[in-house]
Amino acid sequence: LVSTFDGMRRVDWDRLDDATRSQLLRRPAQITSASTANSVAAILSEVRENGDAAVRAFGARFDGVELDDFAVGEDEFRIAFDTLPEPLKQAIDEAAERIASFHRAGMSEAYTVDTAPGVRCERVLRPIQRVGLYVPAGSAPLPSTALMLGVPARLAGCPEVVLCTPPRRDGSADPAVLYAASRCGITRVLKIGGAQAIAALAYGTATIPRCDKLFGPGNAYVTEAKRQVAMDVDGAAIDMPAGPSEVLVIADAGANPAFVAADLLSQAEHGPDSQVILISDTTALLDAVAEQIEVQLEALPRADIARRALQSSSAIQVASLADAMAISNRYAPEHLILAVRDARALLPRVQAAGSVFLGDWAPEALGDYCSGTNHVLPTSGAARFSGGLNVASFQVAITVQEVQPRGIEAIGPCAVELARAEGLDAHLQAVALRLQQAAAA
Ligand code: HSO
Ligand code: ZN
Repeated sequence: LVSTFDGMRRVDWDRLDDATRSQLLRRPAQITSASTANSVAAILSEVRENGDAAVRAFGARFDGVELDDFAVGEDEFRIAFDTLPEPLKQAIDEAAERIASFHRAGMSEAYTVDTAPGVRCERVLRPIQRVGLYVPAGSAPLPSTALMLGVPARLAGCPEVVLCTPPRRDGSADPAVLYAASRCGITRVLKIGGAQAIAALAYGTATIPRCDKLFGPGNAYVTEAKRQVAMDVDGAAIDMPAGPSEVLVIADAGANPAFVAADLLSQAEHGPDSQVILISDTTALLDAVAEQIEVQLEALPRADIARRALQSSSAIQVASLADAMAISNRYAPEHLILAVRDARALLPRVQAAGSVFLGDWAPEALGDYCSGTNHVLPTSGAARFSGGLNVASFQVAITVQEVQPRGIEAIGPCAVELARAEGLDAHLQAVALRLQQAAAA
């Protein structure tokens, strides 16, 4: 029934009962232990009470550096610009441009509809005034994440953007993150990491402005801190609950096993809790990918992390690509790669996925960096009801109505009837009084 290669489970879907199928598609248990939740709660309340001093003390404790000033100054920006290799700067510029061009095209627009003569309804858009971006640095600094957050924030026109990222041991910020941030017009970068960064952004301190909404991925502490501030009326909104990263690959007989293995490993190397799922209608392809994974793991610096991720990952044999699509929709992956001969033909059947990669030449890594789509995407099955980060995530839509006397004559009786049915007489009066006056005029 179940065999394994290098930890990755190998199963035949048609031989599984439904309970086993559900078990197979379950995300690796994401237990936020009571102790994580408690220590995060303690950090939040400590920062609320003692502001910058608390942030500084937590920085000393968790990041090993005590900073007088969290803010990255002009000198540090300049050093970053001067020392960052030219090809990397160019890659960041190039990626930023493509991300901007894709996101710009998808922006919401203001609109106006006359819903009756003399009744005009509108939607106007406003940027969220203060947004806080978190760019993790944990096992690897992620300048690409600075772009994925900073580019849409800029397109939305957010007037105040604060970016927090953990300091390095020497007290400086990662230069590539700084370059990416400034490429998005962000000048306020604070060297704060972990739950204390989320606390500072959500509640504000003497030197850190309190933000309306917080964005970006992070480790278990950051994620738990975001969850807690989002539930607090005095806290801040958050972009989305972020779980571990995941990819589902559907591959047919013609897929390139080396490509497929590389895609699975590129997700697996993110963290031991990453999940990768491979589905195919072809046994030989599953065998070949298994072999390729072994070969490629040999050369990967992060092989240990990837191997651990593979332990909660599966390779599933199915009878048809239609079955593969059904499994994918049930799982609702963050990333879906369709490594099949006619990938475009399967797209109409995709009901739930954060971002889709069609064919053999669209590795997830391109979407992670520079095709133009966002890499902050719904995880843990949230793709069933939510999409990824976009410009609208940084905006509020405000509706407006403007009514002329002939407008209330046209639609007032409708409101009166409904107010009477609901027994809300003040509502009724608010309309009826105007109807009388409009008729008298
Ligand atoms: N695959 C990650 C994003 C990322 N990959 C950043 C590389 N850098 C989550 O979607
Ligand atoms: Zn990635």
